[in-house]
Parts: sequence; structure tokens; C-alpha cells
Amino acid sequence: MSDDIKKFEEVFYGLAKDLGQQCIEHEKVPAQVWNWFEKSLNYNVTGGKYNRGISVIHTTRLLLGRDLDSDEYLHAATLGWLVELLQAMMLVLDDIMDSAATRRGRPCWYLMPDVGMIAVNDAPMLESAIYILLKKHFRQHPAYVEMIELLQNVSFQVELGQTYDMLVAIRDLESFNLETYNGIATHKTSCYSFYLPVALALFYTGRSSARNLDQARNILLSMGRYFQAQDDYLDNFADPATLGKIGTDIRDRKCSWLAMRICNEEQMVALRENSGRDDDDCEKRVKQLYNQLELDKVYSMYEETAMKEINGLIDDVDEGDGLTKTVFTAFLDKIYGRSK
Ligand code: DMA
Ligand code: MG
Ligand code: MG
Ligand code: MG
Repeated sequence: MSDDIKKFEEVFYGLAKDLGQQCIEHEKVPAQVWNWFEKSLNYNVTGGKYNRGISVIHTTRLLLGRDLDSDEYLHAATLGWLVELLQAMMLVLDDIMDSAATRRGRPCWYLMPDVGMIAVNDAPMLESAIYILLKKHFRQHPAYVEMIELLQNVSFQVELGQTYDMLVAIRDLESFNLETYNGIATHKTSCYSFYLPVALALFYTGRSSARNLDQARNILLSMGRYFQAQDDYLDNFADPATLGKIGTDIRDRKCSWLAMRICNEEQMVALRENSGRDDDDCEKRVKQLYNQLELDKVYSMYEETAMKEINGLIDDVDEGDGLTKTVFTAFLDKIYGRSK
């Protein structure tokens, strides 16, 4: 485990203590209720890559152009954990909706013994934790209200994206095209995974001019679409042992980056007949179709084009209000060519 991750995780244990105190001393619930929440927090919030959370710290450091002192580190890491909490809440629900089996190399929370549909309540509890912690640590910050609004708006964006993702999946394949794909990916992934961490750092450092937020949004939404294309590519082509999750896109008949490449009538029929079914042979047929179409190669070409486009957007950044290009190049470096 890298030092970055260890240091970041230490902050989490402090935040979990804050939540325990809130439950027991303030809300006065019995220990067993807090113990359940704590179990859900430990299972669902830790154990990931923390790319999103740690990006808040890295972005803050890059914006200030220097190392953070211990208070600043604690603040930036706390904001990072809020992003991780939002992600955890969405993933608990996403795995139920997608009928997934594993996440981060472990069974999905809703499949754990004794959990089941309690997970439907555990997810919004993870979301409540965001606002409890934000209040405790940032109530005095000049951008407190803006941070609340940002987190609420971004949550809503993800929910819209998840709705869109689910609706398109059960409809016919006619609507699987680039426009639909980009609409889903921008909402369900880009907003919270890329825009949110940087926007929080901009608010925290007082650099949240409209121009900075707009520029960041434009680049980061584009980066997020590339990230979701990677996620969809990996869903089919990666080794689940490395990825930590077993792909579900074919069985769920998702408008994935791969499914969107299906173009002629014959392929469409094959996809229609074999996707959206809980059947190994059907799934294999779709995988064969993707192999015939050499979508791994098509993806590699796409990846290079996407990188050029995003780098072009970064080159055009106006650094006048204290937004630095390095914020974006650092984020892009973390995800380029990823295998998990
Ligand atoms: C990810 O979509 C979006 C959210 C908001 C979790 P997905 O279902 O492709 O994600 P994963 O592949 O991680 O299940
Ligand atoms: Mg999913
Ligand atoms: Mg999903
Ligand atoms: Mg996926």
C-alpha cells in the first residue's frame, strides 16, 4: 500500500469516529445501530483505488503550488472522503440495479449474509454521512453553502444518469448511439468522478471563479466520458481478478461503449437475441461478436484520439484565475491506460 493511501485512510478512521459520536451522543441510538452503520462504512467506503478522493488532495496542492500543512491536509482529505462516500452510496445501489456479484474483489454489499435489502437503507445513510461531516468540519468555511449545493447537485446528476442508463438498457437497441452514450456517461460518471473532486478543491482554496469552474467542468466532463469508455471496455475485456468485479453489461443489455459499436442489421439481431439474458452461452455469443469486430483494437484507437482531444482542451486552459493545467494533466495521468 502506498504512503499516500495509508495517510488518506488514517483520516477516514477519524471521520468514522465523528459519525459514531453523532449516532451515540447526539442521536442517542443504541450501540448496535451505530455498529451496523460502522460495518457498512468500513465495507463500502474503503478498499477502492481512492483516485477520486486523493485527487482532492492533489488538486489542492497543485492549486496552492506548495505542500499542504497538516490542517490543510486534513481538510482536503476530508473533502476527498466526502467524494468517496458519495461514490460508495452510488455503488451500493448500482450493484443492486445491475445485479452485480462482486465489487473491489469482494461480494457486493447487498449479497453479504445478513445484509440483503437492508442495503437499500444503508446507501442513503452513506449519503447522510457526507452532510454530517461537511457540517462538522466546514461550517465556518466561506464556501460551506456552495459545497453543500455542489454535492447535492452532483448527486442529482448521478441519479439522472443512473435512471437514463437503466431506461435505455431495457429499451430497444435502436437508441444505442454516441449521443445516448455520452448523455449517460456525462451524468452518471463524469460529474461525480471528475468534476466534483476538482470543484471541491476550487471552493476550498477560494479559486472558484465562474471561469475556473466552467473551464474545469468542460475538461473534466470530457475526461469522465473517456473514463466510462474504459470502464465499459474493461467490463468485457479485463480479467475480473484484476478488475475486482465481474462484468455485467452484456447480461444487463447496457448501452456500453462496446454495444454502441454494433452497426449492421445482422449484428444488431445477434445482440438483441443474446444480451439482456442471464445465460452464459448468450453472453459468450456477444463476447464472440465483440471479438470478431476487434473492438479491443477499435478501443485502442479511440483511447489515443480521446487523449489527444483532452490534451488539446488542457492546452487551451486560461490560467489567469489561478487554475493550473497541471490539475488536469495529473488527473489524466492517473487513468490513462488503466487496467482496473
Ligand atoms: C457506473 O456505471 C456509474 C455509477 C454511478 C456507479 P457502471 O454500472 O458501469 O459501474 P460499474 O462498472 O462499476 O458497476
Ligand atoms: Mg454497475
Ligand atoms: Mg450501472
Ligand atoms: Mg461498468
